[in-house]
Amino acid sequence: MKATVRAHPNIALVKYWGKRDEALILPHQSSLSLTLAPIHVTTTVEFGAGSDQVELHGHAAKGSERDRVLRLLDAVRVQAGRDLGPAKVVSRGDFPMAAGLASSAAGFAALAVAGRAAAGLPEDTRASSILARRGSGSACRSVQGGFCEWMRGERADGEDSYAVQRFDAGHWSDLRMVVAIVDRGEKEVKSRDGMKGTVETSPYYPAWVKDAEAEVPRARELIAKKDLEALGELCERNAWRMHSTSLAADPPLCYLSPATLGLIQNLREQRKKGVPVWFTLDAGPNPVLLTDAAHEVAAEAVARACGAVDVVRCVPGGDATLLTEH
Ligand code: 2P0
Repeated sequence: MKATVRAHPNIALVKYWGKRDEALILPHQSSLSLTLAPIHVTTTVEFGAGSDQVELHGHAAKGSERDRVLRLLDAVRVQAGRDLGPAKVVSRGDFPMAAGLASSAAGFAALAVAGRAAAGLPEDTRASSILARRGSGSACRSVQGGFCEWMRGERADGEDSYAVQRFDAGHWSDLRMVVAIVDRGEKEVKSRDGMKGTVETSPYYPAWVKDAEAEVPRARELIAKKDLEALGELCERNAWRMHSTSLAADPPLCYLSPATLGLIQNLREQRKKGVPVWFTLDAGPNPVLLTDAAHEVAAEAVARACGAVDVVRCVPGGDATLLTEH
């Protein structure tokens, strides 16, 4: 009735931006990500507690945050087909939450896998990915390690919208991601609201959907070949296009800060000097630099020289892992 799971966050190389179904969290387009280690979230789920309790990163969760966790566990109860009693959830991440690396992706992936294990359900990556998706879209890509593709699916019930691993973490073990924290502030517009505004008001949104869907198989091929330069270029253009469609929303959404621009513009100079480094950027100001093991120290130095107040160096990470089951 109790299970503890550790899961890693992921960073999308081809981004998810926009839902076709907000309740089930179904995306308009497919996306592709890399799971990141060593940073992780550890989550314990225990059914049969005295009352529902949700503790996230040392604080009692409230409001919609708490509701999202409890709703996911309700879905576990439906899958188990029995009354499991109230649930106690304790979740904690080991990385700076201000990094803008969605701790929610790792958290909901760990919650889905731990929830199923605590309910006595068998290990099933597809079922866990679908459950995680219902907590937070990008979480479906953190159930497994390496390079995962979230297939948008066609069905209205979302049963074909989940992530599959295309390559494991060992496929490209000298790939590196360097998170450059240029701004620790809370973002003004949460991803969930930002993507809704973009879907509803950006005239560029249909072009984004078409383009992102076409980039996924291209990214897959470049990962198969371990072509860092071409993958770096693809990542940058996909990030620019996600931000372009958001900038075209009404009201406009600008996640970039002056420091973000300063750093990402500088990368072109670095490449001219022979340093293979590219960026991707989520719904926040902190770029994530893509490079290889031989250049991660140089990438960190560039980030700091361009104003990063902190840096988190990451390597390809593995699957969500069950640590204990009671
Ligand atoms: C991604 N992001 O693909 C994109 C790129 C941010 C920018 O997924 O509403 O927390 O819970 O499904 O997954 C962040 O949004 O949003 C995200 P919900 P989520 O990683």
